[in-house]
Amino acid sequence: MKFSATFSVLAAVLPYALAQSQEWGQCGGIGWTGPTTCVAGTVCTVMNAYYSQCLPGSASPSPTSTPATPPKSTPPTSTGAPAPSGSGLNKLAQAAGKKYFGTATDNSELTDTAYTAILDNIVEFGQLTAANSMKWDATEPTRGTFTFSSGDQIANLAKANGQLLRGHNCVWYNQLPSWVSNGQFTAADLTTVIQNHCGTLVGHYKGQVYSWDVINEPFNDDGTWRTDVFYNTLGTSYVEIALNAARAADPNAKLYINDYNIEQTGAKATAMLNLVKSLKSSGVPIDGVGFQCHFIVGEVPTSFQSVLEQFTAAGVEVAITELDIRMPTPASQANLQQQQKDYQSVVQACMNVEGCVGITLWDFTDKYSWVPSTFSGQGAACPWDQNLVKKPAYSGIVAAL
Ligand code: 9MR
Repeated sequence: MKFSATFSVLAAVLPYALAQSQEWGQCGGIGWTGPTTCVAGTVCTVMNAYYSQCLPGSASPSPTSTPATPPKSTPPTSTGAPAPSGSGLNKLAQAAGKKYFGTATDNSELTDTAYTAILDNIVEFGQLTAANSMKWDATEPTRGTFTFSSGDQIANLAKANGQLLRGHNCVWYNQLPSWVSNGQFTAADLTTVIQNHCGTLVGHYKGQVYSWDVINEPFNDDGTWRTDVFYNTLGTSYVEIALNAARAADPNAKLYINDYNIEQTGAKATAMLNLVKSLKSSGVPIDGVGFQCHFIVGEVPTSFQSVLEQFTAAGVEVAITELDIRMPTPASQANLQQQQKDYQSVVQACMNVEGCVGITLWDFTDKYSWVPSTFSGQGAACPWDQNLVKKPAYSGIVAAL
């Protein structure tokens, strides 16, 4: 009697018990509905209230290790003192309840071993974004022919390092192959093109991506729609065509729209908020909005936190997806000090908003920043300098985390 009762309880839980998270996979946390046990050789370890992770190690705790206990974090001091050795941006962000602190990277940078020593350090970075190699020109240079080798290199690196991956991006007016931008498509044909591109791209990385920038930069700065091949051919419907294709291809990936100059109240932020509300009310899948945060030193918008709150109130999560803060070069000491304050206030805005899930730098070092080649006479935008040395900006981030 006792045996059979035990057996039937066991039988009832067995299907769930058998589903185990892989090494580095999530195994618990507030809101988590997936497996809560880990494959052999790994231990489900509480990183914070929102995130437990299968870390390599033995299931029987050694006298000095206490799996399933949150790592002790040293609270940052109010003076913004540098992090204690052994801590880093991702560790601090996760200890404070965020999913990740991450960075963009690019394939050509991965042969720089001094750079990758920092990039690969999960204490510093818990998430990667491919700066270029998952874009349309890289992944479908001719119609129907997909090339994923460069994107895979970043995805595989994130996996090897135990880092989350953000997918960037499916549909954007820029970095399109000419067969798309000059396509002369009918609406039906372009619909098929978008469905095939987003479906194949997102499907290729199914199960590996935390969130996808499905739509990138759909608006002009005055809040009107950007007139590109997608809008000109399909009107606003291209947004839902892409989102639906992405959802079908990877139902577990969070689907985002990502843009810049939506960080302050104004026409562009309002246009984005209205788009999110309209997609949600029509049942189109939309999970998040990415705030790129390409800022200028001394000009971080004061309304940033309240804008983030407006979006979370509309029922989406938010993330800082491409953070950098540029200044005239060569950098002055005064600007480097101001940049420290600016990084702190941007990160603090995300910390203050529960639905802000994470922060991504648009590369972490001035050595590989996109800024100098785009804005003549400007640069020094990242928290690490040209020589991979931390700048005051790093301490600003630590102070907020
Ligand atoms: O960092 C990217 C850079 O290497 C490319 O030359 C550039 C081309 O448009 O795109 C950069 O990344 C952009 C991102 O994809 C979207 N938001 C703006 C970023 C900086 O331009």
